[in-house]
Parts: sequence; C-alpha cells; structure tokens
Amino acid sequence: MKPLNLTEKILLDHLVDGKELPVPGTVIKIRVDEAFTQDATGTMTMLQLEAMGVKQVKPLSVNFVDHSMLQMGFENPDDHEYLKTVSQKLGIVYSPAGTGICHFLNMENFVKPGMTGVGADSHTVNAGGCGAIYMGAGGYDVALAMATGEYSLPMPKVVKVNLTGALKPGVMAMDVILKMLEINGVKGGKGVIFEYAGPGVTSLSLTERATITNMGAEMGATTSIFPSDERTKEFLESRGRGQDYKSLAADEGAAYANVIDIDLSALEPLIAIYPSPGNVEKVSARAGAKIHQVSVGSCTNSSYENIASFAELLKGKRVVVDTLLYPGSRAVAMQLAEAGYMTSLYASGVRIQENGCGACIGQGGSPVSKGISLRTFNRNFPKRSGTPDAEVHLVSPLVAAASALTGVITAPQGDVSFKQQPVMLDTASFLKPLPQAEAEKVQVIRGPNIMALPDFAPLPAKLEGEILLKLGDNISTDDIQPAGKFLPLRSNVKEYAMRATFNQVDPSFSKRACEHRDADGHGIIVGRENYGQGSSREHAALCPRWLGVRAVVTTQFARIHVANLVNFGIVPLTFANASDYDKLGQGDKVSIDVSNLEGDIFLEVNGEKLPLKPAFEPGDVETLKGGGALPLFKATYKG
Ligand code: MIC
Ligand code: SF4
Repeated sequence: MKPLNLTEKILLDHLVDGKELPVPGTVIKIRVDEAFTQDATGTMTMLQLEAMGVKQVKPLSVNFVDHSMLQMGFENPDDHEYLKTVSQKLGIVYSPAGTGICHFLNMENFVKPGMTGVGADSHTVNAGGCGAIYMGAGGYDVALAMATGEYSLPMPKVVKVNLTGALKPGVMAMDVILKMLEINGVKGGKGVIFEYAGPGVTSLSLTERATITNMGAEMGATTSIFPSDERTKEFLESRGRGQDYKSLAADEGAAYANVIDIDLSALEPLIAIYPSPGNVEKVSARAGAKIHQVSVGSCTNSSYENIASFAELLKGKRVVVDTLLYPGSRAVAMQLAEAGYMTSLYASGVRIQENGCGACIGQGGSPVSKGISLRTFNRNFPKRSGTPDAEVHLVSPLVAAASALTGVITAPQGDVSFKQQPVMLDTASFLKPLPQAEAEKVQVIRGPNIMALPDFAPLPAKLEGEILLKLGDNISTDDIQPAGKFLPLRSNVKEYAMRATFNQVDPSFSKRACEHRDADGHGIIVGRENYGQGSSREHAALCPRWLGVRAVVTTQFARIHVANLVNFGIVPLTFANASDYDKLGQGDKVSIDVSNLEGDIFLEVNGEKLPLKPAFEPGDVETLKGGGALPLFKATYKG
C-alpha cells in the first residue's frame, strides 16, 4: 500500500463517501467527531440549529463561554443563559463563563488523537497539537455539523514542516510560528494543511505544539497537525485522560506537496509588528523601543508552561508598565496558584484577569491612546484592541516578561526553568447533556436582545446597484464587522449591522448601504487579496447581507469567509484579470448578470464588460440562488 501522511490517514478514516482522497481543491465530505461554538458565534449558531428543527445533536458538541464575558448590561448574561438552556435542550455540553478559553479547554478535556472536529472560531485549529484534524468554520456550517455529524471542505494540499534541533533558552514555540509566518505570509497557508514532523517534534510539549497549530490560522491554513507520541501521552495523562491516547504518525516515505525545513536551534526571539501578524522581525532589531502595556494570554499562549515561564522571569521584581494576564483555563489558574506563581505574579504587580479571551478580543484591557502594547496573542489588526491609535506587537511570553520589567522591547536572557505542573482538574465546571426525556422538558430562555434570524430573499437574475466600498488587500473580518465593544450585539443582527459594519473603515457605510438597499439597489463590495482574513465570524457576511450587499468582487478570498458569504447568499466573485480592479471606483453604478452562475459571469461598468470567476464551489449554486443556506436546509432536512 502507498505510504500515507498523517492528514491522509485521518481524512480517509472519516470520509463519508468513497475510499480515496481526490486531488486538492475537490470538495470532500467528512464525518466530524466534535463540533463546538463559543458565545460570540454560538448564539447565532444555536438560532440556526433551532431553525433547522434539530431535536438532538449528533456528534459530541460543546458551547463554550469565553469571549463576551463583561456583564455591563443584560445582553451578555442573557446570551449566556440562552446558550446554557439551549445546550441542555439539544444535548450539548455547556462550559460557563470563567471555565476558560474554548480552544484551551477543548485540548484539556475533549480532543483525542485521530479525531476530526469543526468549531465556530478560526483558532479551532489549535487542536492539531494533539494529533487531530480540527477546522474553523462559520456558525451555519457548525450548526450543520451538529445536526448531521458531517462537514464539507475542499481537499487541502499537505505541506510537511520538518523540524530539527531544539529551541535555545529564551526562544519559545511562539517564535516557531512567527518564523512560519515570516516564511509563508498571511495568505501562504490557503488550501494547505501544515503537517509538522521530523526529529525536532519530540522536543516540543503538547501545549507548545498547540501554540504553533493555533496560529496556523494567521497564515490562512485549513489547519495544522502534529503527530501523536509520548509527549501527547504525557499531556493526556496529566489531564487524567491517559486512556484517550493513541500513537499516530505519517508512514515512512509519505508524499507531500512541499517541505519546509526549520532548525529550531537556529531560531531567535521574534516579534510581529503592527498591524499584521505577518510583519515579522527579530526582537533584537526593535530592542529598546518604548512600550506602554504588556498582555499575556489568549488561546495561543495561556498554558501553565507559558505563564509559569513568564512568572519565573518576573519573580522578585516589579513590572514597570500596565501588565495583564489571562490564564487559559480555571485548571491553569489553579495550577499556577498551587505552584505559588499567583502570589509571585501579584507581588510583581501583574493584573490577573478572568480566564478567557479578554483583551484579545477587545473586551477590556485596551491600551492608552497612541500606546504600544506587547501581547502574546495571535492578532494585531488595526483597532482590535479597542484603542484606535494604539499599536499592538505580538511576542512570546518570555519577551513579554523581559519587556514588562524594563518598559522597552527586550529580548530575554538566560535559561528559565519552572516548577513542575501540579495536577489540577476542573471537569466539574462543565454542564453535561441531560437524558433525552429531561432535555425535552427544558425551557429555552431568550432575553430581549436575542432577535429572530432575518429572512432573506432569493437571488434575482441580475444584480444592479452601486459599488458601496472599494477596499485594498488583507481586509480582515475585524475591519468588516468589528468585535470588542460591539460583542453584546452578536444576537441582534439589525443593531450590530447599523452600528458596526465597516464603521472603522467608513463610518457612513451602514446608513449609505441601508438607503441604497431601500431604493432597491444591490450593494457590491470590491476588495483585493486575502479578503476576509482572520476570524470565522459569520456576522461579517450576515450583517452586510442585512444591509443589502449581494456580491463581493476581489482578487482572492480567505477560506472561512468565502463559505460564510455563500451561506448568507452573497455571491463571492474574483476578477478574471486582476488589473480590472483598477477600472472600478467607489460609487460606480454596476450590474452583474447572475442568472447562470455556472456560465460566464461579467461585471458591467461604464459600458465595459469585465469577466469574473466564481469564488464559490459548483455545489454552492443552489444555496446562492435560494438566498442562503438555511432556507435550502429547511426544505431538504429529513432529521
Ligand atoms: C477572533 O479571534 O477574532 C475571534 C473573536 O475568536 C473570532 C470569532 C468571533 O468573531 O466570534 C475567530 O477567530 O473566529
Ligand atoms: Fe479568544 Fe483571542 Fe483566541 Fe479569538 S484569538 S479565541 S478572541 S483568545
């Protein structure tokens, strides 16, 4: 038999139809062993699951609460109450606020080597550190996975990352993934699964591996995966889950589309400079630059190892800038307390925050105006921190610690060893699914901010309207539909659209789009490379759709966003000739004949016909014609 790489093994094991994997780019359907959401994407996912008429979910399903936790009014607690009760009704595990960050908790408690999963969050790929294939997706696709136990994706290319050597003192897993970003850029992972292998793998612990797979999202990768070995076993045993271990690796001589070599011992501390995780430089090149804040945590760097290393460097000293810390989970916080690190962190002046996303998604912890914040997070997109003119650079926890002590960007010196991780479990925090008879009696509680899903009309034969916005490269979903202070509006599409859609790019957008829509215009957005990079939030499609956007034309889309556009009936198209982008201007009156989405499509402007290509799959045509995925599902679902 032909030797297989690890990705092929797991995908073949989960294929719904057939026994062979097709060429990259062809859509495959796989069985998923787990589907999950977090609160910011979860309410919309649950509303869709309810609208589908589903009574009980099929695979292991979890709703985590970790993003929108500041209870500054009724909206967030009401969302949590809805998620709790709907979870109980539909057979979903519920993880309440304070338990920790979804991806971290997922690794600690649910992921097993060889599993497949899909989560309504782009960093779902974190689970690849445990030898599993997990992907981020929009809420509708996660609802569908919960309903059917299946998920469709274009077959990715598999690229091997051959690791040799071991990290030097002062260099961390964060520097490995920053190196990958330096090599591949923010769109170099599109359509790719990065499979880590080689003799350097065993030198990395499971949480170090997860730091690396987590930020594969920043390269636009479908996902990333490590083999499952003794280090995996060590981690699962430390979580009381030794029985979940199985050894998994690629076969000798397995084929890959490409190989990237990284010598871990040659790496230095790196930094991703504002405003993109792809602007990677050596920390030494920026040493001495003043900073105003340090923030440690996020799903990328909030393990015991990360925070204990940070705490060791600070021990007996005081931070000189505002320094915030978000443990990845309650279990991690308990481990830090048990090992004595909580006391030393407080004594060093660190502000210890709740276990959750926090400052990473602009829920508190905003830096001072014009401030420079060093963060161990994965994204530094403009305005995401909540302070419009602040700049965020991304670094490892050790660089964060060394810099918090000096107030300037500082490379860590010397070796750091930390106390062994105490065994601390927190499984009691989860609310387990009820037996079906009891589940049926649960009353789902909906607060006044939880609005019904909007209905959308089918696609007309011709789109006629205005280019409402013309944008450049790398427009992120944070640009399209900001989170931060707007998170409490995630269950209220109208308010979220009116107050937030593109407001950081053009504050007049929502009003203009509404007027255009109400005058029967079809809104068109024009962008360039890597449009929709970043998060999985389907609101970045849903809210523009509510505002009357019917097509987005770019030179290239990010993977998850394009699926979300289709799900909400917005036609994603690319220019056949990239230079045609220059022929279009904001405010231009245009038309696109979409009566035959399988045929030639042209955009007509000023008497000229510009050829376009579909960015959707052939299988998406019916969904687009019907005005979105939900109406089609309701018409065909048999239960
Ligand atoms: C993010 O890091 O941008 C988020 C917030 O976790 C998003 C999900 C969301 O917008 O709710 C993601 O990464 O998908
Ligand atoms: Fe939460 Fe930040 Fe991770 Fe998104 S990237 S899941 S906001 S910690």
